[in-house]
Amino acid sequence: MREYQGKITSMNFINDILTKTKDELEKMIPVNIMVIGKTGVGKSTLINNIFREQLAETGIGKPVTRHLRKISKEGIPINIYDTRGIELDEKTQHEVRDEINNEIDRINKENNAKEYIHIIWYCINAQSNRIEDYEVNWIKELSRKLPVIVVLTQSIFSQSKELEKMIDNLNCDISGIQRIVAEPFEEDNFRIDRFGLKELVEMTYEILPEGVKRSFNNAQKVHIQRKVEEARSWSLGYITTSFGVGFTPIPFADAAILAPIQVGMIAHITTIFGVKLEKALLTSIVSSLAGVTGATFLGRTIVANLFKLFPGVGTIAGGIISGSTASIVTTGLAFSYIEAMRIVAENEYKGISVSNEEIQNKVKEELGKQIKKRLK
Ligand SMILES: Nc1nc2c(ncn2[C@@H]2O[C@H](COP(=O)(O)OP(=O)(O)OP(=O)(O)O)[C@@H](O)[C@H]2O)c(=O)[nH]1
Ligand SMILES: [Mg+2]
Repeated sequence: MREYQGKITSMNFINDILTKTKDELEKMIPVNIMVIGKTGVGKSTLINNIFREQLAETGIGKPVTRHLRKISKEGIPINIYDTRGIELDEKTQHEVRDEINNEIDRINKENNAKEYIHIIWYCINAQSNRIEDYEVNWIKELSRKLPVIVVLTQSIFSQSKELEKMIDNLNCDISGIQRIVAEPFEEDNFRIDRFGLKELVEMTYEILPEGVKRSFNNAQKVHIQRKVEEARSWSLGYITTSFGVGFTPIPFADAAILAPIQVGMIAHITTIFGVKLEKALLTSIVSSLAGVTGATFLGRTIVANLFKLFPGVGTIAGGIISGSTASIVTTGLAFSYIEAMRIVAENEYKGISVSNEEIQNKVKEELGKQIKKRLK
């Protein structure tokens, strides 16, 4: 177990977090989503507005079959299968349908966890006001293979609600239906803001298998609260497993024992958020959590500081802290780090830059709040 003692070890701690985050990201099973819909319905617009880094625009698209390509991007654990050509003449429609159906069967029979298609977003332009029979039949067919969410794109007018009801009444056995506007519409005095994206993310998240929920969370950029909640609930489980419940004493004399646990924790939380974490930013977040820049991190120093700041934490008599104290401290750290990630994500996705100092102050304030709350 690596120790974090001495003046400069917080730097090792930072490097370890970065390495661990990278390793975890590489090990994550990607979530694979198929987006089906006629040309111009807004598939690319939807993908760009839901996922980080303008995925449809900047990702690499590799042809899988004539009417299917797979979009991926290094560092984002997702693959999008994008379809084309389903709007052509009836003969081609049949061809495309067969080709895509066969491809889904082929991929999902291979039993390769990295390729497996998890869900289909079937996009229909809500302005078209109707849905053709061949689409209804295809949706029914697809729903027998995989979970399907029907996405009503460009739902600018209120008729889209009627279309939604109509589709709902078709009994296609779909997993959900969602009206959206992926990008604001603007014309003269008329403006409609984005809507429905968060709901689509929530609906999808619920349906996805456990093994890829984190990947989906990492890739999406519209529902930050979803990331926060996953990170919180994962942390609580992790901390309980790491420290046990109750009063397992932890030898404080070697409080560095806490650190490897926390490296793993911070790395995991980072992979839920999916942000470009610069070393300088991570350093300032972590050092504000430690309270003392460049000192022993999360071992003796932080615990000792906490004892000073929050006398209720307990005592360090005999060089022992209890498992419950360790969990209080670690939970405080986790929740404060999660708040930092929330701010980083919010700003990154909006393209706003925020100073490290600003984040640092926020983290300090949060840590105080978190620890006080848990001592009550
Ligand atoms: N303002 C606004 N425009 C949209 C929206 N969805 C689609 N559009 C517009 O509709 C056009 C087609 O959208 P795309 O996202 O390229 O459609 P697509 O389904 O990817 O089309 P193909 O790649 O040809 O199959 C573009 O000009 C978009 O700007 C939306 O939610 N808001
Ligand atoms: Mg497109």
